[in-house]
Amino acid sequence: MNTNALPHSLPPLVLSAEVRDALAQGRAVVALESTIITHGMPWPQNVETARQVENLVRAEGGVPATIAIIAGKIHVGLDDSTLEWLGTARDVMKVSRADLAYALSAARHGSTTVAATMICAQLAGIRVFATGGIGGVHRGVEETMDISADLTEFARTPVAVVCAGAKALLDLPRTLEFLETQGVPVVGYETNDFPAFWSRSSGLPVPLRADSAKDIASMIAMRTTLGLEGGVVVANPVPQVSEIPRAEMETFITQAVEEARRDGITGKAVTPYLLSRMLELTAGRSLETNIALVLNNARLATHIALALSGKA
Ligand code: PSU
Ligand code: MN
Repeated sequence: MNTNALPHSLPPLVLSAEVRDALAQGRAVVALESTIITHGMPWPQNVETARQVENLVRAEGGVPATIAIIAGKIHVGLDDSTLEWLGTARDVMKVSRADLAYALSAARHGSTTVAATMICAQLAGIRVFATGGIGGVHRGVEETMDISADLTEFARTPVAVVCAGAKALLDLPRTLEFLETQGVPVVGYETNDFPAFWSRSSGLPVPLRADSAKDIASMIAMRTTLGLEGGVVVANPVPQVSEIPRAEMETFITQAVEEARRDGITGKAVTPYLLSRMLELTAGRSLETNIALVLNNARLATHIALALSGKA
């Protein structure tokens, strides 16, 4: 204990009873983000999906910990009424690393991106996190310099993130190059191809491959042994029945990216703008794929967390 502690020397962290007990017992806890709820999917599918994901984690033997900022506190594990409120609330900040301290000190409400969820998971002692797609290097980066803060977070915060790769509306070759430069392992689960969110393959090779949750857990444990900072990206392709082939998405992607440029969308508004345009352009079909892949990621994340906790 630091005796010179300032009043704010402890992070404003509120764990639900379920999460607190699970962590105390060394059970498999899986962190879940909330920007997907507030800025990634429309109501009511956002709330329904968040509930389904939590129930799936429990059914697989884990404990879900959805993370959000409520009135300036980091909540780890949300009750059902809070989930429902988040799904419709206005005035919820999209909180990434840069915004986190501000959101807390100004007592704001915020949903956490992949980057901010990793930071909060780490504070709570959670090592595995399931999401849909990660942020990445945007197309047109040569002009905009738009690179998601998720990518630098992977290099510094030791949380494993299970995702379905990154959306093909990003610049995927540069996203992988950036991760390689930052020393972030990108592991394909039962695949040699880097998945592209709605599609099982981006056409790019995935740098590393693992064929079981146990192997992924062993690698995570080895990174801890080596004292390597940073996390791991686990790229889990969407189930075949739910995939939308790459060629089908490309026309919509080109259109959405061009519209964002034309409308002068910048900063953290870019990703939510693109996500909602893709939803409109595919007439809701992309949402079904999105829901299927999030569930698929939650299952794998739970298996990895179980293996890490020695309870697989
Ligand atoms: N990609 C998706 N769905 C999402 C996001 C990304 O397929 O909901 C969200 C995640 O919370 C991610 C954030 O961390 O967008 C990235 O935003 P930005 O590009 O502004 O860093
Ligand atoms: Mn950005």
